[in-house]
Amino acid sequence: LAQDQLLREAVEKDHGLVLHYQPLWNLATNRLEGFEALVRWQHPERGLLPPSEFISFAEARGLISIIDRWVMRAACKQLRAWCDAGLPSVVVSVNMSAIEFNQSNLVTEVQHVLSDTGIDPQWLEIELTETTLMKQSEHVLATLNALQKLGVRLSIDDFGTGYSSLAYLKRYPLDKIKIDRSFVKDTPEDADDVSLIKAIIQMAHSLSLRVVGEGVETKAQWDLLKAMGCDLIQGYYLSRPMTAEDALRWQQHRC
Ligand code: G
Ligand code: G
Ligand code: MN
Ligand code: NA
Repeated sequence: LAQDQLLREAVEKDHGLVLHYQPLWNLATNRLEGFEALVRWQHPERGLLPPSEFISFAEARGLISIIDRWVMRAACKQLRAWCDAGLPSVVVSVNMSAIEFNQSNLVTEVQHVLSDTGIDPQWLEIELTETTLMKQSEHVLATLNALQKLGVRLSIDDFGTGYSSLAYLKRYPLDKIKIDRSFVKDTPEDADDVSLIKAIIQMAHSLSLRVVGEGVETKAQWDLLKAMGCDLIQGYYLSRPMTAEDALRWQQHRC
């Protein structure tokens, strides 16, 4: 079977895509903030595939929109299941491709997912890239405003790797920026990266945006980001992405 047919069936038959969950730690409250949902494809022959093996393929074949929608719905169903199991509420964030962000019925779709699963919008976060936000169009602004009005949170993923414009940071209703892990990876040794991160945090705070340090792998990086006023931490030092079952156990033991 052709790969795009296999992938389409995995989504449409709700059989083959899985979400893994990576925790984000809130340094101010010293509590779990939530999880980023990361999609994998359980391929019938090739095993469990990471997003790098199929996301750009899906974008090219016109399948990314149904995948992003499946992910958003699955993440909200998971939130509902954790809530029903009596766990304290957490935020779950999903990654959204520019293609899906620009679908004309996106806001209605988000609304339907929230009402079907009974999730309070404040617990869903949508991660967008700088590329998605780069186009300073009225359409982008209107969509962001409509999503904010729904009550979902919005963040910029992989911050610093795209064409950042201070203009959009000021203009758009964003909750947080996620500093790309390429800036974190060589800290604390690389003084230039340390200066850059410090500047990003100051700029974000002056615009009332919270900051996530991504790709934190060591205690030294954790301590440095905390000392610099970073709000949230994500990375292997806290935990690798986990299955939903492992994420449940992790919440029960750590929180
Ligand atoms: O899980 P992993 O670390 O390999 O993720 C790699 C990249 O794949 C992430 O940077 C993320 O932006 C992207 N990605 C993961 N899940 C999704 C998804 O559900 N939709 C889209 N569009 N991208 C995703
Ligand atoms: O959406 P985004 O592009 O930020 O996707 C996060 C990706 O980064 C996932 O593929 C995840 O597995 C990966 N990741 C998360 N934490 C770490 C880390 O501490 N180190 C490295 N090298 N990768 C990480
Ligand atoms: Mn992300
Ligand atoms: Na990222």
